[in-house]
Amino acid sequence: MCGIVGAVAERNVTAILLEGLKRLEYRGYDSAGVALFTNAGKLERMRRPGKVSELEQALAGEPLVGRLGIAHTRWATHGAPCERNAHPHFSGDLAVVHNGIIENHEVLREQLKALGYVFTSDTDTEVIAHLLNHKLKDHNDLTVALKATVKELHGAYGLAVISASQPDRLVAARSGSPLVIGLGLGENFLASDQLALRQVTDRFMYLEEGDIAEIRRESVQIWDVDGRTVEREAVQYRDGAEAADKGEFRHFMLKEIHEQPAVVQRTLEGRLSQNQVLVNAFGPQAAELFAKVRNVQIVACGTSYHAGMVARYWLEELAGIPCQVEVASEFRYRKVVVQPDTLFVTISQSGETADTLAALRNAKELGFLGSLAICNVSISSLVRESDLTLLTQAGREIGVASTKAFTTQLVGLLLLTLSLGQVRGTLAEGVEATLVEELRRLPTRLGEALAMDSTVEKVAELFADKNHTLFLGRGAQYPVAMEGSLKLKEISYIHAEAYPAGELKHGPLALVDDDMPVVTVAPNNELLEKLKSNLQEVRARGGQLIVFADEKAGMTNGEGTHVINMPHIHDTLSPILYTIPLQLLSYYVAVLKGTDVDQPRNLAKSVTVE
Ligand code: HGA
Repeated sequence: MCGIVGAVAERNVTAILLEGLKRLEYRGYDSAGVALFTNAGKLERMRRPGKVSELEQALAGEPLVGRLGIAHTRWATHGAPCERNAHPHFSGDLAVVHNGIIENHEVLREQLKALGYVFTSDTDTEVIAHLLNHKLKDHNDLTVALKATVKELHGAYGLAVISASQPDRLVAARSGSPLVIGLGLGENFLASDQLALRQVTDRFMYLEEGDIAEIRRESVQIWDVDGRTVEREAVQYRDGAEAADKGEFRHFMLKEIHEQPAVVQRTLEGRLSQNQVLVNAFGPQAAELFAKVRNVQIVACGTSYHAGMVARYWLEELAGIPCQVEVASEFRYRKVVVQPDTLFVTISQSGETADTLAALRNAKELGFLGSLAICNVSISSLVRESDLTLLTQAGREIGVASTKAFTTQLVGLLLLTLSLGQVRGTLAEGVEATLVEELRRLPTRLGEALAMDSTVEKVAELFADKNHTLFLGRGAQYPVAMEGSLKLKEISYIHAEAYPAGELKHGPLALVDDDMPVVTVAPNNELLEKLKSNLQEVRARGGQLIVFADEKAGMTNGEGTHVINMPHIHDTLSPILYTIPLQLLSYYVAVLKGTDVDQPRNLAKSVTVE
């Protein structure tokens, strides 16, 4: 979510901070700010509501020049997105930027007010600045004062602090929100994501939970959660493929939709033999652990949760393994009864999703058999803290609305289903070989679905003046309908709801009229006839139908019914294929409505707060 950048150097760091913010802007973008220990020998800041470009413009008019600085792009949790709530927050001669939520901010605020501190924002973050200022009076040393401060904070934080009284350093703390140090020559940097610093270095040191860091031009010193001095490994980063560049596409989202054949191919690479899934793709101990699995519990949020819901159909149908799926924010606060021999599976694009990470940490106390993460970021907390991992190879996803992360997660989950079934001997004869073959063909099928781009663009016109939509699906297509409706909501702001098609007459049918288009995914399976009856129910009420149907399903255009033929595909893989036209539909509706496709209002990428 919020982005943090910091720098301590011998050159002016303003441009480095701004460039870092731009690279992080996809994570949070309601305001931005920068604070520098300027060459005038004092702490100065510039903050602006809106995007980083607003801040950049302001700085062009009134430049700040300094060799020590911190910067922030915000996704508000406490206090409206306006200038006075934008970070950095000041107290005396120190400045703080924060990613996360301080849960005991109200108590601390009262205590600090009683001590005479005056609050100028509505944020939870400002208590950190004043508390640190207060501690500095006792300790005199910024790093020591920060150590004392974090002891009193409850909640989650990634913090970067500078002070005019100690302008030789940048100090940082991590608990629940990621931070990485970028190592330079005679200069060092800090950020909430290495992407922000790829312009200045390719050597990184990842802070771990509870770490405090003191970063100077020539040195970095780190203390762990118990206050012991620790070394964190410096890692050379080589992947140049993550350039944040739209190429020929108008938006990152469209580019990422079109990358799906390639990233699905990459996710499959090295994970299939001639006719089997290679179980050790999940790690060397996977086979041993999988042999003991009798149940699966999947926990995730948002789009990843929908991927988990598809996997439930696969795990039960193909591998005969009972599976439960739950959103992480519910799971983590619920009293959970764990069935014996249950594998705990998390799904997250970033691997830093706060609720999912917290659920994993809780799960470790609850007696699960083991944990497995399906994740897109190899250096993420989720990957580090799980027993087994399957890395999706989606590459960096910049569009806030997830697309290629979802389809690669589905591929990962199908590999998991087949691996569990293989090890436990529960797959029906020939199923694995057939599906391995189908998986190999999947990138080509996805390419065919993408070739329907202009057809879907035309269909999108039906939605331009609508305010509500229903999405219907049956079986494993029900979560696909949910994902389709989430995409439409996220980027076009049209109210959309998804229902299992059989539920229509139990309520939502009351809403259907000619102002409420109904989108349906209809592969050619045993539920098709039932689905066709549901569609008749909609037509009988004057509802407009948009049906994505298998070319072999025999569905035809009619009055109020728009059928878009999909390439034929094996039923098991159809959730992956049918996702594509729904992504394209949301994209083109959003373009027609003129919304900010890659950075939709109120949302942010990588949800690192609860
Ligand atoms: N709670 C702080 C920071 C929010 C954040 O980390 N968002 O991702 C605020 O509201 O300013």
